[in-house]
Amino acid sequence: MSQRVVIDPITRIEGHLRIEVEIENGKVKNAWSSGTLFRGIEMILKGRDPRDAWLFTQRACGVCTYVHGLASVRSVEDALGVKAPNMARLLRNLMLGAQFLHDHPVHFYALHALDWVDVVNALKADPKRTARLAASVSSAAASGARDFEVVQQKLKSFVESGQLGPFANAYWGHSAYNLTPEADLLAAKHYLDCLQMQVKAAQLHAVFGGKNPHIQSLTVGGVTCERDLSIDRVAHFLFQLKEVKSFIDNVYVPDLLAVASFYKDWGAIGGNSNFMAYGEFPQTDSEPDSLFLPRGAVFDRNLGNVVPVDPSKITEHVKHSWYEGEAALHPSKGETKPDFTPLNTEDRYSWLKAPRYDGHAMEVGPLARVLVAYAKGHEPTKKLVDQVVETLAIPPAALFSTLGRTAARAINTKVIADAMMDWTTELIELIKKGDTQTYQAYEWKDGTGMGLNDVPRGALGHWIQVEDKKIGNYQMVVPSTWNLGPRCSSDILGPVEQALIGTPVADPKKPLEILRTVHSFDPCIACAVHVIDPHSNEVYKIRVI
Ligand code: NFE
Ligand code: MG
Repeated sequence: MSQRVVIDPITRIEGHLRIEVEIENGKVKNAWSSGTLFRGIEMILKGRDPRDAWLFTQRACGVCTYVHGLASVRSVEDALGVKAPNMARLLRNLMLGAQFLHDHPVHFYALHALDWVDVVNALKADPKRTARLAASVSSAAASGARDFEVVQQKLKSFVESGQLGPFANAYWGHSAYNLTPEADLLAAKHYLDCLQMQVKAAQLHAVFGGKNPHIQSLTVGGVTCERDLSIDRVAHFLFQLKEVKSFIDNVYVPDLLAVASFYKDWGAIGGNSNFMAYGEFPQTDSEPDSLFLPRGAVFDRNLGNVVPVDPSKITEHVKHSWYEGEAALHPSKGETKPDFTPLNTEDRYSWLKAPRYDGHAMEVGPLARVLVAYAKGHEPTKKLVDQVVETLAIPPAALFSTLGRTAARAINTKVIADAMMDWTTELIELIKKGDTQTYQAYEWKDGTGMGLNDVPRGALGHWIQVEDKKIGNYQMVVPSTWNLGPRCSSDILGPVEQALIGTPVADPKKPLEILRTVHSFDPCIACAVHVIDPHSNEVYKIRVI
């Protein structure tokens, strides 16, 4: 006998996601991922000025506030054959880096931590012992017993008031929580500290971005923040970067290791086999060769063979999505023709399309980036991966998992933060040399362009057709579409659907384990569908079949 469990909506994500699983003998046997929101950004772009596209696409999401802007200007530049100058490339890299430094720690603490940390259990902790634990986890970030007492008191007043606020509606006391009360209290304190860090990271983004969210300083051909190349602005950037980096080095990475050490069994749960990274952070205008994080695809977990990515092999399938027809189209020829029918897991069940690479479902995101970089011998990544594997005493194969995905996100964040220090030095050198050209003029021509990025949640591509100085067609294939999309024309499961299979579920009424794997992808459905049926969302339902 099996049971169907529906979680709708999934909370602590951006956008509207519904997950349905079939559980048999305490394990997930089948899974369906549904994006239940449609917005249609691609449709409203048609006929507009390509130079404005980035301002519209950036509004696809309020989480990754910059990345659709960058992918858009890159696609238009590709269509027009214009290359942004060196200084613009560097400033774009620093702004994108700031996006990672914001999103990844915020995901770990605000969106994912409560899947692993039992906040109510933290009330049983001894603050003195917690202080000792804190010192052993990270001497640089150790807090005193009094600090933990204050946090514990705050949590107590939440719990006693019966209004848990941000900690409401979780599965406190679930048997799958493994941390000691002291480790729970330590993590709960850092959950609160991360709220402060988040402000600093947003400010970091705004130094050259003008504001956050949704920066203002991109333009087709370069950037417009030329006036910010002053000593005081660069010093402000460097100061904010060091503050955020210190949180990553002294709090985020040590906490990741500390929490992961209680959950090594999750090194065998929630994995996928195929991965793709577009790569990111061009160091010259030659792509993909100069990308700091390399581009590549890995199939069947074979790290001995990283395959070059050929974008012509990308298609989006709609057989199980609420769009007209069943054609699987390349994004340069892509269509967005919504056609809603009642949700049916045997037929159509999502607003997300199903992107495929050469017919394969590909996981994208931090784990894909780290695996591709590791396999290609990217030294900073390799060093950290080896350290993490050794510290946790897990086999390298444990990376292909929910634990691996969450660890890869922290590894990736540190690698990028360290590199940003170097890029800031490079920025100062360029200013000293007077190499401060931020914009390249261009001529109009018709054509097709592609902008590929690797952004916090993974591989992001925009495809544009420029016709008579207007947008003829525009398609966005987004990381969360790759990861959370439904089955394709060949009924191959999407990455999150596949990853959920085999997940143990101790209590179907409290499907904490499902949340762990779903959250580990950091889903963003606003990005992924770029269209809501306010009536269909049910909070959660169980059916015995
Ligand atoms: Ni809305 Fe996004 C990122 C993009 S999504 S968060 O990173 O692109 O998957
Ligand atoms: Mg799209």
